[in-house]
Amino acid sequence: MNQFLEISDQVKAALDSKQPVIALESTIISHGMPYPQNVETALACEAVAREHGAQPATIAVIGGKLCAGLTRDQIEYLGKTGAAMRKASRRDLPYLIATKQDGATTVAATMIIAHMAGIGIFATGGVGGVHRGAETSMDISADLEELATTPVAVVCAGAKSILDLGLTLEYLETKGIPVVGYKTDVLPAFYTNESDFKVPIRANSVEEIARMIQAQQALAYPGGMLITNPIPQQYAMPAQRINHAISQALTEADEQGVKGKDVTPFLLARVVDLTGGDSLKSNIQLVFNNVALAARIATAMADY
Ligand code: PSU
Ligand code: MN
Repeated sequence: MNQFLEISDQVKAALDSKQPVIALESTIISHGMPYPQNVETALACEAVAREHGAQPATIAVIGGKLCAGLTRDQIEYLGKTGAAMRKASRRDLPYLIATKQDGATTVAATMIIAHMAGIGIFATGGVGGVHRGAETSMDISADLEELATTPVAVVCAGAKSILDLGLTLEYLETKGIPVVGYKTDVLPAFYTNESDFKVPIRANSVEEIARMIQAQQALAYPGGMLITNPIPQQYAMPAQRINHAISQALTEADEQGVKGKDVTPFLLARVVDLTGGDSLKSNIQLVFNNVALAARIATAMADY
């Protein structure tokens, strides 16, 4: 086992006995949602995973250790510290290890640590992608490169239209990353299921996805999979309303010169404000929905 990895007893026991385990990220806790909803959601996600038969492994860097499986206190700490916590992507891991610091892991960093721990599936809300205006800003999330490199399947609610959905799909295609729609032909757009894009691969059952992941693992070439799961319609936001809020947030980010890793947290927080908190309610529900699907896939993978 890697010397910097620390797997909690519960997660270790589940892995050793080949029980289903799913990874959960922590940037969503520190930077993706306000306190205290972030802590409540993170704890509830762990409960949803268990209800659906999987052991949750929430992942973060604590004191320079790459932790798979956190205590309640650690989750509370990540949520309370919020944006003051370092947002840790692939490039930050060596620094945090060397200086024994803490970090909330993005999708990219969570995939790395999950893979080290032997966890093949991971649930989140949204992944990073190609940002709007990337043709001049070059802002492309390290999450996409990680999906091209590390064999972990990521369940998300598609891509938010704070991103350029078309360019994100093109990038995923170039990198050979399977993008799967669970019971949908249309790429879900996070808060809404209306989008102008198609998913390249449709899966009609959890078993089908489990078999695809196992086939990919057996092929043993680098790279993961992106599974897109539509938000339950009763929690979706009207496309026009959310797109209006997103446009406004993008304009503000541009005016204020927000750059680099601050872009995504800034946009998410502004969208919550501009929708009077409604986008947060949708966000929380879609995360639960993704955790449940990931847990069911993990269970189906353990079955054969
Ligand atoms: N999208 C969300 N909520 C989030 C994130 C994305 O709806 O919390 C986080 C994830 O951790 C993702 C990261 O990996 O933002 C991407 O950041 P960037 O765009 O800077 O790569
Ligand atoms: Mn970026």
